[in-house]
Amino acid sequence: MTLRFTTAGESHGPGLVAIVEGLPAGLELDREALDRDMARRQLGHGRGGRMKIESDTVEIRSGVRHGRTLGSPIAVLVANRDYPNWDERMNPWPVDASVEESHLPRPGHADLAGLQKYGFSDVRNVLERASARETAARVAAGTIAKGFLSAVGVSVFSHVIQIASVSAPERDDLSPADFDDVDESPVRCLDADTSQTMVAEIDRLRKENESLGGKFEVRAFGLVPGIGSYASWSGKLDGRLAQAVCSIQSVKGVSLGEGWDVAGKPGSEAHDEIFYSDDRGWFRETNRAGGLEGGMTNGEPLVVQAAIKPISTMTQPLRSVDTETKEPAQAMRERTDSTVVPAAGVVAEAMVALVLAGAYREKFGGDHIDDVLSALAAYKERIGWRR
Ligand code: EPS
Repeated sequence: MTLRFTTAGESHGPGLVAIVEGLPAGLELDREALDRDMARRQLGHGRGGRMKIESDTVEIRSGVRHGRTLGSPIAVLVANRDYPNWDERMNPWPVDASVEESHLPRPGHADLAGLQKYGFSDVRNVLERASARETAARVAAGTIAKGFLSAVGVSVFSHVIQIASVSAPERDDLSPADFDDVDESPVRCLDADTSQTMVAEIDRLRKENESLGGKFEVRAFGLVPGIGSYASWSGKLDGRLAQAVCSIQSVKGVSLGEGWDVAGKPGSEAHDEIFYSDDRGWFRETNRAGGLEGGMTNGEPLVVQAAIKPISTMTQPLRSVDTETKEPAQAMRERTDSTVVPAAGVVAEAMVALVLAGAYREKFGGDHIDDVLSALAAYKERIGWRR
């Protein structure tokens, strides 16, 4: 059994769509969780004017009946409330009005290579799909995946650990309860003092017409060992997580566990020694591997971090070239966010959830959620898993 999902939709088109295929029947979905996650993705100090227009909600179009999955593909629709303002420019059908083209690609965006790749003359044909607006559909799909994970005892959270040069104190002792109030912080950071400094830094750099990048972390709890595979490159969970998180717009680096830091450590400080006791079963006293060994979960919490570059739409545009005249020009100016690091964490929760849900589907199969739970219980029994 494989889990697949895809999204469709342009940033200022009529709406976004996601299709999730491969979940078992009988799974109860939480409507409020969908609305909550959609709203969480829109949070964060440093968002731009678009967020005042959009208030994302998910419409389920198939695959769910009376709150439970049917086992058929689940289609969801997220309308773009901004579309009426773009009706002429983004209409799927020819319009009478003459629509001005944009020829000023932004450094750092998909604009120029996208024009070259498809032979377009209008940058808008590229940027509409390359836009991070697409992540709204990923979050809708990811929240459905989280619903499945919750049924198998897995929870997924995120927090911001750095914005521009401001970093939060390192925490390696986090548990699910620590994330209860993370969305109360205007930057989704667990440390109150750092949150304030981050907000001040966003305000300072925004006044200087700068955009800001940063880092976020995703943690997943409740994973049983052996999810993923060591046997083939394509089944390795670490590689699949890295690809999923790196596919989020503007993400430039993904690390697992101690990631880059482990490169400089001796082996004795790099690994997590193995212990066993009658009451705890198998356990580790450290989690440097971030819950992953050999491309599989090892039963410890999953720790994924990612670095995101500053947004490439600048209020003080960088130098570029007019693609029609080939003359030097400033890149296009568009309404934009200053930073999306807090939102990117929520998107990464969705991507991690989709990968984990897919790997659980592969390992435990089952057409109905009860089949999945029976297979999971039998596996836990076989390996003597106590948690
Ligand atoms: C984006 C540019 C901005 C963001 C948008 C992503 O949109 P606009 O050009 O309409 O002001 O607000 O993000 C969203 C709309 C969203 O829902 O996250 C871009 O170019 O990537």
